Amino acid sequence: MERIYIGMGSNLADPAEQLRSAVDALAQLPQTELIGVSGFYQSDSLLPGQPRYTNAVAALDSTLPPLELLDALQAIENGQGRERLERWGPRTLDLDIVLFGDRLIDEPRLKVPHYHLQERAFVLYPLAELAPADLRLADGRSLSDLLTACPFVGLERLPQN
Ligand code: ROI
Repeated sequence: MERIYIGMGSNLADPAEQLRSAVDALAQLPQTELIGVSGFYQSDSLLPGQPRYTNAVAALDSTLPPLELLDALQAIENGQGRERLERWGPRTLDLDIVLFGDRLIDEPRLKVPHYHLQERAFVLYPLAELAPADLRLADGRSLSDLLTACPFVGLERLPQN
């Protein structure tokens, strides 16, 4: 059993509702228990010309192997109408494995910890709601150091999920 953190994002078709549906789908995954969900946060897209995103993080305990979990997450994305028209394009649902226990994973389909974690306040701050304060990533970085280096700028925490 490993503690896994999933980054969730949406900027199409009622983003908050997309995230709520994704949480329900995560709770149904085999060999998996949903441990918690952060608050929902809105922010501008990192790429101009897209609608604002709603992002959150979910914590899971699972015995699924990483690539099986990745397949399951992609099935959830596709089930919620994700169309892969352009890389970095607007999407109904994006599910990323941010952390997987204390594993370092470097495979063509999956890099963990997620490559852009340190520069994405919309992942770090929701993650910090769920993770232990002294969390260290498999590569030795501490979550609190990443938070210090990534200010809470442009994030708006919604009053409820
Ligand atoms: N911007 C925000 N705020 N949230 C996202 O989840 C997100 N995802 C992306 C890009 C287009 C990089 N910008 C984002 O893929």
